[in-house]
Amino acid sequence: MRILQGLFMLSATAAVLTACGDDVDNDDPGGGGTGNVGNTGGSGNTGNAGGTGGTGGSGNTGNTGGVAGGGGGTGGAPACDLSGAGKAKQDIPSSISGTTKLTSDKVWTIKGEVRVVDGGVLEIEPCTRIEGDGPSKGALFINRGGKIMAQGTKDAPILFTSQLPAGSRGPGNWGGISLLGKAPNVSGELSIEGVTNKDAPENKHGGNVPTDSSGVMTFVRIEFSGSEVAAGDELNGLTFGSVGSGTVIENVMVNSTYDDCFEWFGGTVSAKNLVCNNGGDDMFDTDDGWKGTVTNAFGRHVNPNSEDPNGYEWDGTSDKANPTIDTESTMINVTMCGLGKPYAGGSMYGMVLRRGIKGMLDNNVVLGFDASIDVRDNFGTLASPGVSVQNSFFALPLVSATDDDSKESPAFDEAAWFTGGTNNKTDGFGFTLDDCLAANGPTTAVTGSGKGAFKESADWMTGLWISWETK
Ligand SMILES: [Ca+2]
Ligand SMILES: [Ca+2]
Ligand SMILES: [Ca+2]
Ligand SMILES: [Ca+2]
Repeated sequence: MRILQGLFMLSATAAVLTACGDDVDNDDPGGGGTGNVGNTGGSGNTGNAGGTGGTGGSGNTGNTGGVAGGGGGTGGAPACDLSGAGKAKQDIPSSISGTTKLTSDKVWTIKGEVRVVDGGVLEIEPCTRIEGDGPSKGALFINRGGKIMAQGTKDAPILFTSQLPAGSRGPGNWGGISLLGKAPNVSGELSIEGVTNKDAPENKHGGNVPTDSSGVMTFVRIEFSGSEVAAGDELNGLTFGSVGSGTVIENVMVNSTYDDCFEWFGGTVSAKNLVCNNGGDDMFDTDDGWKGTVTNAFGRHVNPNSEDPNGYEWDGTSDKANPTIDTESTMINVTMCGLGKPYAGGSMYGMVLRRGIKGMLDNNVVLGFDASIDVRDNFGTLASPGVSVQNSFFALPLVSATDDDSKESPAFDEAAWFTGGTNNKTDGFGFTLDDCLAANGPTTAVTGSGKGAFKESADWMTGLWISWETK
Protein backbone atom coordinates (compact mmCIF):
# COMPACT_ATOMS: atom_id res chain seq x y z
CA MET A 1 0.00 0.00 0.00
CA ARG A 2 1.30 3.41 -0.87
CA ILE A 3 0.39 6.38 1.28
CA LEU A 4 0.72 10.11 0.73
CA GLN A 5 3.96 11.43 2.17
CA GLY A 6 2.22 13.50 4.86
CA LEU A 7 0.54 10.44 6.30
CA PHE A 8 3.57 8.28 6.29
CA MET A 9 4.75 8.96 9.83
CA LEU A 10 1.35 8.16 11.27
CA SER A 11 1.13 5.03 9.23
CA ALA A 12 4.59 3.93 10.26
CA THR A 13 3.57 4.29 13.92
CA ALA A 14 0.52 2.18 13.35
CA ALA A 15 2.60 -0.38 11.52
CA VAL A 16 4.77 -0.79 14.59
CA LEU A 17 1.72 -1.19 16.79
CA THR A 18 0.24 -3.85 14.59
CA ALA A 19 3.51 -5.68 14.09
CA CYS A 20 2.91 -8.39 11.51
CA GLY A 21 -0.82 -7.79 11.69
CA ASP A 22 -3.03 -6.93 8.83
CA ASP A 23 -3.57 -3.24 9.07
CA VAL A 24 -4.62 -3.04 5.46
CA ASP A 25 -8.02 -4.44 6.28
CA ASN A 26 -8.24 -2.26 9.37
CA ASP A 27 -7.66 0.79 7.26
CA ASP A 28 -10.66 0.12 5.12
CA PRO A 29 -13.34 2.54 6.21
CA GLY A 30 -15.98 0.30 4.67
CA GLY A 31 -14.82 -2.68 6.65
CA GLY A 32 -15.62 -1.50 10.13
CA GLY A 33 -19.31 -2.06 9.73
CA THR A 34 -19.30 -5.77 9.09
CA GLY A 35 -18.64 -8.55 11.51
CA ASN A 36 -16.33 -10.45 9.20
CA VAL A 37 -13.99 -7.61 8.55
CA GLY A 38 -14.05 -6.78 12.23
CA ASN A 39 -12.83 -10.29 12.92
CA THR A 40 -9.99 -9.85 10.52
CA GLY A 41 -9.00 -6.73 12.38
CA GLY A 42 -8.93 -8.69 15.60
CA SER A 43 -6.70 -11.36 14.23
CA GLY A 44 -4.26 -8.89 12.80
CA ASN A 45 -4.02 -7.12 16.08
CA THR A 46 -3.08 -10.24 17.92
CA GLY A 47 0.21 -9.90 16.12
CA ASN A 48 1.06 -7.37 18.83
CA ALA A 49 2.90 -8.79 21.77
CA GLY A 50 -0.03 -10.14 23.72
CA GLY A 51 -2.34 -7.52 22.26
CA THR A 52 -6.10 -7.75 22.34
CA GLY A 53 -8.79 -6.63 19.96
CA GLY A 54 -9.33 -3.51 22.01
CA THR A 55 -5.70 -2.56 21.99
CA GLY A 56 -5.54 -2.95 18.26
CA GLY A 57 -8.58 -0.75 17.90
CA SER A 58 -6.78 2.14 19.46
CA GLY A 59 -3.82 1.60 17.17
CA ASN A 60 -6.12 1.76 14.21
CA THR A 61 -7.67 4.95 15.49
CA GLY A 62 -4.32 6.63 15.14
CA ASN A 63 -4.09 5.34 11.64
CA THR A 64 -7.32 6.43 10.08
CA GLY A 65 -8.86 8.98 12.36
CA GLY A 66 -11.11 6.58 14.19
CA VAL A 67 -13.60 5.57 11.54
CA ALA A 68 -12.19 2.18 10.75
CA GLY A 69 -10.57 1.86 14.16
CA GLY A 70 -13.93 1.49 15.83
CA GLY A 71 -14.86 -1.36 13.56
CA GLY A 72 -11.60 -3.19 14.04
CA GLY A 73 -11.74 -2.87 17.80
CA THR A 74 -15.30 -3.96 18.26
CA GLY A 75 -14.83 -6.98 15.98
CA GLY A 76 -13.02 -8.48 18.89
CA ALA A 77 -13.00 -12.15 17.78
CA PRO A 78 -9.95 -14.20 18.73
CA ALA A 79 -7.25 -14.52 16.16
CA CYS A 80 -7.13 -17.65 14.06
CA ASP A 81 -5.31 -20.39 15.98
CA LEU A 82 -4.05 -23.11 13.66
CA SER A 83 -2.28 -25.10 16.39
CA GLY A 84 -5.23 -27.43 16.91
CA ALA A 85 -4.94 -27.00 20.68
CA GLY A 86 -8.11 -27.98 22.51
CA LYS A 87 -9.91 -29.16 19.39
CA ALA A 88 -11.36 -32.62 18.88
CA LYS A 89 -9.92 -34.71 16.07
CA GLN A 90 -12.05 -36.33 13.41
CA ASP A 91 -11.19 -38.37 10.32
CA ILE A 92 -12.35 -37.07 6.97
CA PRO A 93 -14.51 -39.70 5.21
CA SER A 94 -12.45 -41.65 2.72
CA SER A 95 -14.95 -41.12 -0.08
CA ILE A 96 -16.89 -37.90 -0.49
CA SER A 97 -19.74 -37.99 -2.99
CA GLY A 98 -22.06 -35.29 -1.61
CA THR A 99 -21.04 -32.09 0.09
CA THR A 100 -18.83 -32.47 3.15
CA LYS A 101 -17.83 -29.44 5.20
CA LEU A 102 -14.74 -29.31 7.38
CA THR A 103 -15.36 -26.84 10.19
CA SER A 104 -12.66 -24.94 12.01
CA ASP A 105 -13.77 -26.12 15.46
CA LYS A 106 -12.14 -29.51 14.84
CA VAL A 107 -8.82 -30.86 13.62
CA TRP A 108 -9.45 -33.08 10.62
CA THR A 109 -7.33 -36.08 9.66
CA ILE A 110 -6.60 -37.37 6.18
CA LYS A 111 -6.18 -41.11 6.73
CA GLY A 112 -5.11 -43.16 3.73
CA GLU A 113 -6.43 -42.02 0.39
CA VAL A 114 -9.27 -39.56 0.77
CA ARG A 115 -11.18 -39.07 -2.45
CA VAL A 116 -13.66 -36.44 -3.49
CA VAL A 117 -15.37 -38.36 -6.25
CA ASP A 118 -17.41 -37.21 -9.24
CA GLY A 119 -20.12 -34.86 -7.99
CA GLY A 120 -18.61 -34.52 -4.52
CA VAL A 121 -17.64 -31.21 -2.92
CA LEU A 122 -15.21 -30.79 -0.04
CA GLU A 123 -15.81 -27.44 1.65
CA ILE A 124 -13.29 -26.19 4.17
CA GLU A 125 -13.81 -23.25 6.52
CA PRO A 126 -11.14 -20.60 6.97
CA CYS A 127 -8.80 -21.29 9.89
CA THR A 128 -9.22 -25.06 9.61
CA ARG A 129 -6.33 -27.38 10.44
CA ILE A 130 -6.11 -30.63 8.52
CA GLU A 131 -3.47 -33.21 9.38
CA GLY A 132 -2.18 -35.90 7.08
CA ASP A 133 -1.80 -39.26 8.76
CA GLY A 134 1.74 -40.62 8.47
CA PRO A 135 1.50 -44.41 8.76
CA SER A 136 -1.37 -44.65 6.26
CA LYS A 137 0.27 -42.09 3.92
CA GLY A 138 -2.76 -39.87 4.07
CA ALA A 139 -3.33 -38.06 0.79
CA LEU A 140 -6.18 -36.04 -0.66
CA PHE A 141 -7.39 -36.54 -4.22
CA ILE A 142 -10.01 -34.42 -5.90
CA ASN A 143 -11.09 -36.72 -8.70
CA ARG A 144 -12.54 -35.73 -12.05
CA GLY A 145 -15.91 -34.15 -11.40
CA GLY A 146 -15.14 -33.49 -7.72
CA LYS A 147 -14.38 -30.11 -6.21
CA ILE A 148 -12.47 -28.62 -3.32
CA MET A 149 -13.74 -25.32 -1.94
CA ALA A 150 -10.92 -24.18 0.31
CA GLN A 151 -11.31 -20.43 0.65
CA GLY A 152 -9.15 -19.17 3.47
CA THR A 153 -8.09 -15.61 4.10
CA LYS A 154 -4.75 -14.00 4.69
CA ASP A 155 -5.01 -14.31 8.47
CA ALA A 156 -7.45 -17.21 8.63
CA PRO A 157 -5.94 -19.61 6.11
CA ILE A 158 -6.46 -23.32 5.65
CA LEU A 159 -3.59 -25.50 6.81
CA PHE A 160 -2.68 -28.98 5.61
CA THR A 161 0.13 -30.22 7.83
CA SER A 162 1.88 -33.05 9.64
CA GLN A 163 0.53 -34.88 12.68
CA LEU A 164 3.93 -34.74 14.31
CA PRO A 165 4.85 -32.10 16.86
CA ALA A 166 6.75 -29.02 15.82
CA GLY A 167 10.46 -29.74 15.91
CA SER A 168 10.13 -33.32 14.66
CA ARG A 169 8.26 -32.64 11.42
CA GLY A 170 9.78 -32.96 7.98
CA PRO A 171 9.14 -33.51 4.30
CA GLY A 172 7.22 -36.70 3.60
CA ASN A 173 5.29 -36.90 6.87
CA TRP A 174 2.14 -37.48 4.82
CA GLY A 175 1.08 -37.49 1.17
CA GLY A 176 -0.14 -34.29 -0.40
CA ILE A 177 -2.97 -32.94 -2.51
CA SER A 178 -3.74 -33.92 -6.09
CA LEU A 179 -6.39 -32.24 -8.20
CA LEU A 180 -7.52 -34.31 -11.18
CA GLY A 181 -9.56 -32.60 -13.85
CA LYS A 182 -11.09 -32.94 -17.28
CA ALA A 183 -8.98 -30.46 -19.23
CA PRO A 184 -6.83 -31.58 -22.15
CA ASN A 185 -3.31 -32.95 -21.84
CA VAL A 186 -0.70 -34.31 -24.15
CA SER A 187 -2.33 -37.67 -24.69
CA GLY A 188 -6.01 -37.57 -23.83
CA GLU A 189 -5.98 -39.48 -20.58
CA LEU A 190 -3.12 -39.92 -18.15
CA SER A 191 -2.55 -41.61 -14.80
CA ILE A 192 -1.45 -39.55 -11.86
CA GLU A 193 1.82 -40.06 -9.99
CA GLY A 194 2.14 -41.07 -6.40
CA VAL A 195 -0.55 -43.72 -6.17
CA THR A 196 -0.29 -47.46 -5.80
CA ASN A 197 -2.76 -48.39 -8.52
CA LYS A 198 -2.09 -46.00 -11.38
CA ASP A 199 -4.39 -47.69 -13.84
CA ALA A 200 -7.47 -47.54 -11.65
CA PRO A 201 -10.15 -45.27 -13.11
CA GLU A 202 -10.01 -42.94 -10.11
CA ASN A 203 -6.36 -42.19 -10.84
CA LYS A 204 -6.96 -40.98 -14.38
CA HIS A 205 -7.13 -37.39 -15.44
CA GLY A 206 -7.73 -35.52 -18.65
CA GLY A 207 -10.54 -34.88 -21.08
CA ASN A 208 -11.80 -32.22 -23.44
CA VAL A 209 -13.15 -29.59 -21.05
CA PRO A 210 -10.56 -26.78 -20.97
CA THR A 211 -12.76 -24.63 -18.68
CA ASP A 212 -13.35 -27.43 -16.18
CA SER A 213 -13.29 -26.45 -12.50
CA SER A 214 -11.82 -28.48 -9.67
CA GLY A 215 -12.86 -25.76 -7.22
CA VAL A 216 -11.08 -22.99 -5.35
CA MET A 217 -7.95 -22.92 -3.21
CA THR A 218 -7.09 -19.53 -1.73
CA PHE A 219 -4.84 -18.79 1.24
CA VAL A 220 -3.84 -22.40 1.77
CA ARG A 221 -0.60 -23.81 3.14
CA ILE A 222 0.45 -27.39 2.47
CA GLU A 223 3.46 -28.51 4.50
CA PHE A 224 5.57 -31.56 5.41
CA SER A 225 3.97 -33.50 2.56
CA GLY A 226 5.34 -35.74 -0.18
CA SER A 227 5.50 -39.25 1.23
CA GLU A 228 7.00 -41.89 -1.02
CA VAL A 229 4.41 -44.34 -2.28
CA ALA A 230 6.91 -46.60 -4.03
CA ALA A 231 10.63 -46.15 -4.62
CA GLY A 232 11.08 -42.97 -6.60
CA ASP A 233 7.35 -42.29 -6.71
CA GLU A 234 6.45 -39.49 -4.37
CA LEU A 235 3.56 -37.15 -4.13
CA ASN A 236 4.16 -33.47 -4.71
CA GLY A 237 2.88 -30.82 -2.37
CA LEU A 238 0.21 -29.81 -4.87
CA THR A 239 -0.26 -31.77 -8.09
CA PHE A 240 -2.45 -30.61 -10.95
CA GLY A 241 -3.55 -33.39 -13.30
CA SER A 242 -5.35 -31.89 -16.31
CA VAL A 243 -6.95 -29.26 -14.10
CA GLY A 244 -9.14 -26.80 -15.99
CA SER A 245 -9.09 -23.03 -16.22
CA GLY A 246 -12.28 -22.73 -14.17
CA THR A 247 -10.27 -23.62 -11.07
CA VAL A 248 -9.04 -20.79 -8.84
CA ILE A 249 -5.58 -21.18 -7.30
CA GLU A 250 -4.34 -18.09 -5.45
CA ASN A 251 -2.12 -17.59 -2.45
CA VAL A 252 -0.98 -21.15 -1.96
CA MET A 253 2.23 -22.05 -0.15
CA VAL A 254 3.91 -25.42 -0.25
CA ASN A 255 6.45 -25.66 2.55
CA SER A 256 8.90 -28.50 3.20
CA THR A 257 7.75 -31.18 0.82
CA TYR A 258 9.66 -34.21 -0.38
CA ASP A 259 9.28 -33.97 -4.16
CA ASP A 260 8.18 -30.91 -6.16
CA CYS A 261 6.27 -28.08 -4.55
CA PHE A 262 3.94 -27.62 -7.53
CA GLU A 263 3.65 -29.86 -10.57
CA TRP A 264 1.30 -29.55 -13.49
CA PHE A 265 0.55 -32.51 -15.79
CA GLY A 266 -1.41 -31.09 -18.69
CA GLY A 267 -4.46 -28.95 -18.07
CA THR A 268 -5.24 -25.28 -18.41
CA VAL A 269 -5.32 -23.97 -14.84
CA SER A 270 -3.47 -20.74 -14.07
CA ALA A 271 -2.36 -19.57 -10.65
CA LYS A 272 -1.40 -16.47 -8.75
CA ASN A 273 0.75 -15.86 -5.67
CA LEU A 274 2.48 -19.20 -5.19
CA VAL A 275 5.21 -19.86 -2.64
CA CYS A 276 7.59 -22.82 -2.57
CA ASN A 277 9.87 -23.20 0.44
CA ASN A 278 12.15 -26.17 0.98
CA GLY A 279 10.99 -28.57 -1.68
CA GLY A 280 12.98 -31.75 -2.19
CA ASP A 281 12.96 -31.49 -5.96
CA ASP A 282 11.70 -28.79 -8.32
CA MET A 283 9.81 -25.66 -7.44
CA PHE A 284 7.49 -25.30 -10.45
CA ASP A 285 7.45 -28.37 -12.67
CA THR A 286 5.29 -28.43 -15.81
CA ASP A 287 4.70 -31.40 -18.09
CA ASP A 288 2.43 -33.11 -20.54
CA GLY A 289 0.96 -30.12 -22.30
CA TRP A 290 0.00 -27.80 -19.46
CA LYS A 291 -1.04 -24.43 -20.87
CA GLY A 292 -1.28 -21.70 -18.29
CA THR A 293 0.12 -18.66 -16.56
CA VAL A 294 1.61 -18.23 -13.12
CA THR A 295 1.74 -14.65 -11.88
CA ASN A 296 3.77 -13.80 -8.77
CA ALA A 297 5.68 -16.79 -7.50
CA PHE A 298 8.50 -17.17 -5.02
CA GLY A 299 10.63 -20.26 -4.52
CA ARG A 300 13.74 -21.11 -2.56
CA HIS A 301 15.71 -24.21 -1.74
CA VAL A 302 16.65 -25.03 1.82
CA ASN A 303 17.49 -28.72 1.97
CA PRO A 304 16.65 -30.41 -1.33
CA ASN A 305 17.02 -34.17 -1.69
CA SER A 306 16.61 -35.13 -5.36
CA GLU A 307 19.43 -35.51 -7.89
CA ASP A 308 18.14 -32.54 -9.87
CA PRO A 309 16.35 -29.99 -7.71
CA ASN A 310 15.68 -27.22 -10.21
CA GLY A 311 13.57 -24.11 -10.10
CA TYR A 312 11.65 -24.89 -13.28
CA GLU A 313 11.68 -28.30 -14.92
CA TRP A 314 9.57 -28.24 -18.02
CA ASP A 315 8.72 -30.94 -20.54
CA GLY A 316 6.23 -31.29 -23.32
CA THR A 317 5.94 -35.03 -23.07
CA SER A 318 7.83 -38.07 -21.95
CA ASP A 319 8.20 -39.09 -25.59
CA LYS A 320 11.41 -37.34 -26.56
CA ALA A 321 11.24 -38.17 -30.23
CA ASN A 322 7.65 -37.30 -30.88
CA PRO A 323 6.30 -34.52 -28.72
CA THR A 324 2.67 -34.34 -29.75
CA ILE A 325 1.58 -31.04 -28.26
CA ASP A 326 3.52 -28.44 -26.39
CA THR A 327 3.52 -27.43 -22.79
CA GLU A 328 3.00 -23.66 -22.81
CA SER A 329 4.25 -22.14 -19.56
CA THR A 330 3.97 -18.41 -19.01
CA MET A 331 5.66 -17.25 -15.84
CA ILE A 332 5.34 -13.60 -14.86
CA ASN A 333 6.99 -12.01 -11.81
CA VAL A 334 8.94 -14.90 -10.32
CA THR A 335 11.86 -15.03 -7.88
CA MET A 336 13.73 -18.31 -7.39
CA CYS A 337 16.74 -18.83 -5.12
CA GLY A 338 18.99 -21.88 -5.13
CA LEU A 339 21.42 -22.88 -2.40
CA GLY A 340 24.28 -20.70 -3.60
CA LYS A 341 26.82 -23.48 -3.26
CA PRO A 342 27.62 -26.61 -5.18
CA TYR A 343 24.90 -29.19 -4.66
CA ALA A 344 26.44 -32.49 -3.61
CA GLY A 345 23.38 -34.51 -4.57
CA GLY A 346 23.54 -33.76 -8.29
CA SER A 347 22.88 -30.75 -10.49
CA MET A 348 20.74 -27.77 -9.59
CA TYR A 349 19.65 -25.32 -12.26
CA GLY A 350 17.40 -22.31 -12.16
CA MET A 351 15.57 -23.92 -15.03
CA VAL A 352 15.80 -27.07 -17.11
CA LEU A 353 13.81 -26.54 -20.28
CA ARG A 354 13.32 -29.57 -22.46
CA ARG A 355 11.45 -30.77 -25.52
CA GLY A 356 7.98 -29.78 -26.51
CA ILE A 357 7.69 -26.53 -24.63
CA LYS A 358 6.64 -23.04 -25.49
CA GLY A 359 6.10 -20.08 -23.27
CA MET A 360 7.33 -16.79 -21.96
CA LEU A 361 9.31 -15.64 -18.95
CA ASP A 362 8.74 -12.05 -17.90
CA ASN A 363 10.45 -10.42 -14.93
CA ASN A 364 11.98 -13.63 -13.61
CA VAL A 365 14.75 -13.34 -11.00
CA VAL A 366 17.00 -16.40 -10.74
CA LEU A 367 20.05 -16.74 -8.50
CA GLY A 368 21.94 -19.21 -6.35
CA PHE A 369 21.88 -22.20 -8.70
CA ASP A 370 24.82 -24.10 -10.21
CA ALA A 371 23.81 -22.33 -13.40
CA SER A 372 20.71 -20.39 -14.28
CA ILE A 373 19.69 -22.20 -17.47
CA ASP A 374 20.02 -25.60 -19.02
CA VAL A 375 18.25 -26.34 -22.27
CA ARG A 376 18.01 -29.93 -23.48
CA ASP A 377 16.49 -31.83 -26.38
CA ASN A 378 14.75 -29.75 -29.03
CA PHE A 379 14.26 -26.20 -27.76
CA GLY A 380 14.19 -24.62 -31.22
CA THR A 381 16.76 -22.14 -32.43
CA LEU A 382 17.97 -18.78 -31.18
CA ALA A 383 15.88 -17.13 -33.87
CA SER A 384 12.85 -19.13 -32.83
CA PRO A 385 13.28 -20.56 -29.33
CA GLY A 386 10.59 -22.52 -27.57
CA VAL A 387 10.40 -20.04 -24.72
CA SER A 388 11.18 -16.30 -24.75
CA VAL A 389 12.65 -14.37 -21.84
CA GLN A 390 12.47 -10.65 -21.07
CA ASN A 391 12.89 -8.09 -18.28
CA SER A 392 14.66 -10.74 -16.22
CA PHE A 393 17.64 -11.04 -13.90
CA PHE A 394 19.60 -14.29 -14.08
CA ALA A 395 22.76 -14.74 -12.03
CA LEU A 396 26.02 -15.90 -13.53
CA PRO A 397 26.97 -18.47 -14.53
CA LEU A 398 24.13 -18.51 -16.99
CA VAL A 399 25.24 -21.88 -18.29
CA SER A 400 27.13 -24.70 -16.64
CA ALA A 401 30.73 -25.24 -17.75
CA THR A 402 29.72 -28.84 -18.36
CA ASP A 403 26.71 -27.99 -20.50
CA ASP A 404 26.50 -30.72 -23.11
CA ASP A 405 25.47 -29.40 -26.51
CA SER A 406 25.14 -32.98 -27.71
CA LYS A 407 22.08 -33.30 -25.47
CA GLU A 408 20.46 -30.52 -27.43
CA SER A 409 18.95 -31.05 -30.83
CA PRO A 410 19.81 -28.67 -32.42
CA ALA A 411 22.66 -27.42 -30.21
CA PHE A 412 21.50 -24.35 -28.35
CA ASP A 413 23.43 -21.42 -26.88
CA GLU A 414 21.63 -20.72 -23.60
CA ALA A 415 23.69 -17.63 -22.74
CA ALA A 416 23.00 -16.02 -26.09
CA TRP A 417 19.31 -16.78 -25.62
CA PHE A 418 19.21 -14.90 -22.34
CA THR A 419 21.46 -11.98 -23.19
CA GLY A 420 19.73 -11.56 -26.53
CA GLY A 421 16.31 -11.16 -24.89
CA THR A 422 14.79 -7.74 -24.21
CA ASN A 423 16.02 -5.98 -21.10
CA ASN A 424 17.67 -8.98 -19.43
CA LYS A 425 20.46 -8.49 -16.90
CA THR A 426 22.97 -10.57 -14.98
CA ASP A 427 23.44 -8.08 -12.14
CA GLY A 428 21.56 -5.39 -10.25
CA PHE A 429 19.34 -7.78 -8.30
CA GLY A 430 19.09 -5.33 -5.39
CA PHE A 431 19.47 -8.08 -2.80
CA THR A 432 21.83 -10.92 -1.96
CA LEU A 433 21.28 -14.65 -1.83
CA ASP A 434 21.64 -14.46 1.97
CA ASP A 435 18.72 -12.03 1.98
CA CYS A 436 16.70 -14.56 0.04
CA LEU A 437 17.63 -17.55 2.19
CA ALA A 438 17.23 -15.90 5.60
CA ALA A 439 15.86 -18.44 8.08
CA ASN A 440 12.77 -16.41 8.91
CA GLY A 441 11.94 -15.82 5.28
CA PRO A 442 13.32 -13.49 2.66
CA THR A 443 14.20 -10.08 4.04
CA THR A 444 12.70 -6.77 3.03
CA ALA A 445 15.65 -6.34 0.68
CA VAL A 446 14.01 -9.09 -1.39
CA THR A 447 10.35 -8.27 -0.87
CA GLY A 448 11.02 -4.57 -1.31
CA SER A 449 13.19 -5.03 -4.38
CA GLY A 450 10.38 -4.25 -6.78
CA LYS A 451 11.64 -7.14 -8.90
CA GLY A 452 10.51 -10.65 -9.65
CA ALA A 453 7.78 -11.92 -7.34
CA PHE A 454 7.59 -8.53 -5.65
CA LYS A 455 7.18 -6.25 -8.62
CA GLU A 456 3.47 -5.71 -8.02
CA SER A 457 3.51 -5.75 -4.23
CA ALA A 458 6.06 -5.94 -1.42
CA ASP A 459 3.67 -7.49 1.07
CA TRP A 460 1.60 -10.15 -0.66
CA MET A 461 3.72 -12.89 0.94
CA THR A 462 2.60 -12.09 4.48
CA GLY A 463 -0.09 -13.38 6.81
CA LEU A 464 -0.76 -16.65 8.61
CA TRP A 465 -0.74 -18.63 5.37
CA ILE A 466 3.04 -18.15 5.24
CA SER A 467 5.46 -20.19 7.37
CA TRP A 468 9.17 -20.80 6.90
CA GLU A 469 9.41 -23.52 9.55
CA THR A 470 11.15 -26.60 8.19
CA LYS A 471 10.68 -28.99 11.09
CA1 LIG B 1 10.12 -32.92 -10.70
CA1 LIG C 1 13.91 -32.35 -10.79
CA1 LIG D 1 22.01 -27.55 -22.29
CA1 LIG E 1 23.92 -25.47 -24.88
